[in-house]
Amino acid sequence: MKCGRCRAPAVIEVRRHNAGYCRECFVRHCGEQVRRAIDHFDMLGPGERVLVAVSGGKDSLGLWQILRELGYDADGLYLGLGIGEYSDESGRYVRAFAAERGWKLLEIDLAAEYGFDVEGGSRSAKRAPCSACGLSKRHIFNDAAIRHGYDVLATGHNLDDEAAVLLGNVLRWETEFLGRQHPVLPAAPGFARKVKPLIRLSERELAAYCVLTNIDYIVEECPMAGGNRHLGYKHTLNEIEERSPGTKAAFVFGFLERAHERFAAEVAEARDELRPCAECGAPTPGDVCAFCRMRARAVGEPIGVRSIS
Ligand code: Q46
Ligand code: ZN
Repeated sequence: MKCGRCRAPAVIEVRRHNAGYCRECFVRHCGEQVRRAIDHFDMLGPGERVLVAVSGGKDSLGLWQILRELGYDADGLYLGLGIGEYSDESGRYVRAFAAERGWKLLEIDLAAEYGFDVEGGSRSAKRAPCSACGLSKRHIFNDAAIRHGYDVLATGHNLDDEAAVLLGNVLRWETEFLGRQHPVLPAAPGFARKVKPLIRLSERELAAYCVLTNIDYIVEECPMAGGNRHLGYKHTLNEIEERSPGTKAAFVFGFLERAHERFAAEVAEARDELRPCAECGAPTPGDVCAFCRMRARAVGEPIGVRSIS
């Protein structure tokens, strides 16, 4: 097979685009897909400071590199989740990646900073580990972006992630989540802008991008991932994609173009009703936000005690 752009021998085929690419053209293709997503959804403005949440995996490290190559002022943020050897290892990959390139990396350790890890949070809040982990990430990433003065927080969610989450939300008709499922969540009081610039690239393309540009990333899955139902949805979507290339992209982009708007009003209404958490000040529908409630339970503190003392 030949590269569809320059006729050199192809190193990868992307069936969704019905195209083969040589190394150089594929790397350029990845940059172009990110550029198109940024422009189409108006994700980033010139000169804005971007904070990239990096986990040590292919998506987030690939994203950081692509954004820097596109000329963005992007720093990394690594959150140590305290998931045993997996977290130690992923932290090593992130630090080595940043140090080799001389890029700025912020680090936060969940246990050192907040007194609990994912397992402790999961147990005390009676949430599945991925739910406790997701809640912690959302809270801490948002807080870090605001506290350190970044204009926007970028995460490495790719096309496969978005398609799997969309399928889960549609299967259960989670209308509020559907209203929030968008590659750009605008800034609002207490919320940093959040963007997903990898939405036009698949997991396989990100893995190939990292291999072809010599990015060393953690290949092992998180040991808690087994309980994540999105893995099952990814598997199902891969089977459909195999028979009918382009279905995942049509599913996600068709939703964004033709259906998302119908669910957005519900989210705007919910946002209007938020008020500052009594403990940390983050916007919440109750008195104390879900993260602070989980933290208090995990460390054995009565809920709301920080605001009183
Ligand atoms: S890190 Fe956290 Fe993932 Fe591990 S505990 Fe689940 S959500 S699987 S991206
Ligand atoms: Zn709070």
